[in-house]
Amino acid sequence: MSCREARLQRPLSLAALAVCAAEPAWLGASWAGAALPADGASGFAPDALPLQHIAAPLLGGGLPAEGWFGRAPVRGGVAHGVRYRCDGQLLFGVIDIDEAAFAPRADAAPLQQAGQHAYDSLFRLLADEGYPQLWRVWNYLADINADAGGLERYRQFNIGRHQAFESAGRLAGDTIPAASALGVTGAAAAGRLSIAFLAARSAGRPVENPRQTSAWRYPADYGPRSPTFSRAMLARLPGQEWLFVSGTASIVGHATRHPGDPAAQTRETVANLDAVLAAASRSGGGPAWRRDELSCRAYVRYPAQLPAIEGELRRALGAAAPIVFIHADVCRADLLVEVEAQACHAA
Ligand code: 3EB
Repeated sequence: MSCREARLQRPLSLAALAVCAAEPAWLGASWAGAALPADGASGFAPDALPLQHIAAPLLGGGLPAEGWFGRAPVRGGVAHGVRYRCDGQLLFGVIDIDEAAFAPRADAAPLQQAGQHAYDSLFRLLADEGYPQLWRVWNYLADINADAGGLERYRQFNIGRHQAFESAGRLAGDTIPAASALGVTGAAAAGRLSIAFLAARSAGRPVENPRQTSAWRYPADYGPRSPTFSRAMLARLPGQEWLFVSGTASIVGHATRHPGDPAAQTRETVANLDAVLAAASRSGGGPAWRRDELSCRAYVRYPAQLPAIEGELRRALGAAAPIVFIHADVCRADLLVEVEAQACHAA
């Protein structure tokens, strides 16, 4: 596939990404693994462009990047601390926030403030630029399962994110985006909250999973404020229908299943993916969404469990399925694997 044929494209090699980044229709990109070479050989100017570096190692082979393409000419810049590009239909943006910029408060840890600030900023950008519909968000934060001042950091992040959605009047279930939230470790990730997002002028259609409690209705056992994401988002562009499947894990109802068993957690995750595909198929009205058309990122907590997880996932999705495996912490301490996916139909 050349850069021009697909609007949203994964996976890509870093070399292909460097070529694509010269395309006039290029909107932005993300990649996992090592930082880009500092010598500029890649051709990027990361400080000014919407590029998200997922500071987490790749496991196994796989192409580390994904790129997003619009319709030339695109325009963009930096506003409210968000790097972005847009093409009249779609806007891709990245915001990286240093938690150290926020002083601890009795009522709000730095990460909570950083999360709220990040979402306030991106909502302001979407209002200014006229792309009010948030389709998909990728959140990465350091030490997601660490306890800080009596509350798990993921839960601190959830409070800040929830407050920003609430202030923006965005808690209605029919507008909550698909999302994933992962923990990354290592020096490049320390104290850094990194959020990439895709927004549009036209509304997407959120999809829930009948096997799972909607995350925004999780009981308070999982934190003072519930996580703000839908299980998937269906979205249309001219000639295309997109399905963005949020991070999906071994949760039934709101409870973790199969603690300690990576193969069984992966099978349960696949059952959840199937349920989301079926729900999206009922909602979309076009041809059914199938497992074998998914392009996935799989997040693996313990690298030693990669063979068990990859084996189950490839049995379900196909030996040659495009899956990128990334070493990252899933947002509940007892979850060993999480899979996010996307697919596109001609429409
Ligand atoms: C879950 O189903 C697993 O906080 O944005 C998956 C996808 C999960 C997104 C988020 C969390 C998030 O609750 C965790």
